[in-house]
Amino acid sequence: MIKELILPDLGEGIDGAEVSEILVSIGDTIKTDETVLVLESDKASMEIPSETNGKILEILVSIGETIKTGQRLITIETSKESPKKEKKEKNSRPESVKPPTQTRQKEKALEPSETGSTENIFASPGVRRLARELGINLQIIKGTGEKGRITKDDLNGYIKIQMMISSGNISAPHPAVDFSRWGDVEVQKLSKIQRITGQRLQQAWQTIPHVTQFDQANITELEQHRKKLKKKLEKQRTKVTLLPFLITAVTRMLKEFPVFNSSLDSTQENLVIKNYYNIGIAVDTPSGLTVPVIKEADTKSIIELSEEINDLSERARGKKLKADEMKGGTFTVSSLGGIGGRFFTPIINPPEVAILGVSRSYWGNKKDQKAKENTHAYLLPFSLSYDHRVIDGAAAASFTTKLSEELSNKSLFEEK
Ligand code: CAO
Repeated sequence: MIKELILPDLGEGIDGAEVSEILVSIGDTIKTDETVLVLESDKASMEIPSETNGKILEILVSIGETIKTGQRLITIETSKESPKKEKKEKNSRPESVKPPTQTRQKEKALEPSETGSTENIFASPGVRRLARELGINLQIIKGTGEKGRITKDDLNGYIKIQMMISSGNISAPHPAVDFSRWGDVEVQKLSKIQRITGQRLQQAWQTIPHVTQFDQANITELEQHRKKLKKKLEKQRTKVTLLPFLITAVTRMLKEFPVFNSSLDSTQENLVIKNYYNIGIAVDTPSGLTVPVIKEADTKSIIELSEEINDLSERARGKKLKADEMKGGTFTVSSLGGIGGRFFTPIINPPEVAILGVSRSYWGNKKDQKAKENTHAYLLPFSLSYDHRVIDGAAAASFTTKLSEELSNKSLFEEK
């Protein structure tokens, strides 16, 4: 039997409304009370339910069309098993329309240019309106309602996740991918250190506006000096690398450029300049990256720093560091010099505001600024990442220029 769905009296003095959504297609099988259309009037938005089980034969209206009370909307071939069908056939008009979801001013459908085309999206007018107000493209939300309809809960869930991602509290969800479809795979669990470090790095990367300044220093003389010292201390089993010299040079820079030794306070309105110089060193361990801190590094000699670096890095690798030994840093040095590479962009270690990344030295040509000629030199490439909310580019360039000069002058280290 064929039944027509006709627009009933909508009440509240409404005699017409605009079709904002058609939730069924020709050939669809529907059940009694299933919403087939959503209408919007000057005063309200409302869902029109089917009055019968059956199959959609014709859709007699289109999106955007203004329809009037009594107008034919849809024809349905009713199913015999429908219990309500017989009763309602006498009255071919729906008895009720779901109550208006909310009283509201009439609004146009979402503009595709603003938030993407919404033609094939099923969502109530209230959900559409909120999405439009917040500039959310409904196409990217997966609806959990009937036929993929985007419910209010779906939208709220999406908003909640976006807020958590932007505050750095969670990572953006990755879609589950079965990589074994394309070849053999092996799954390795991340260590606790890797997971914690990963969260911290992600938060730092997302919340701090990073800029990285690159430079290099002529360390030919410094390297000669280091080698001599290294040989001298071999018997004492103290390994002297470039790192203690870098730390010494850095503490001098921090005294000259105090803003690099600061932190923003919790209100983000004040800068706390620290008059102590605790240098964190990034240590690569089998279970992940750790950053023990050399306290009062400015007061320690090259030998003392060497011994402390050896001790801290050994204990870091053996997971023997105490929690307190990883706290209180004011600036971090991350040296990949023992491994290789020419420049990299280190991520700031909050609440610090800058970090120095050191790469492997190499023999190359460098213009001597005083002699104005190219010299063959042992060059140390380094990168300074800084928090641009606190440090200006000019200050960063001055810092790296001065650091380069400092490292080029071995006599500065001979004093210690
Ligand atoms: N240029 C050339 N050679 C360098 C160098 C540089 N910039 N830096 C170190 N070397 C040399 C050292 O002198 C040493 O050689 P010698 O034995 O002949 O003197 C060799 O490389 C190995 O040094 P090292 O790496 O053991 O020691 P270090 O003091 O330079 O570094 C430590 C110590 C703990 C920082 C380092 O072992 C480490 O873990 N680095 C990795 C840090 C890291 O992962 N950072 C990335 C963070 S961001 O993801």
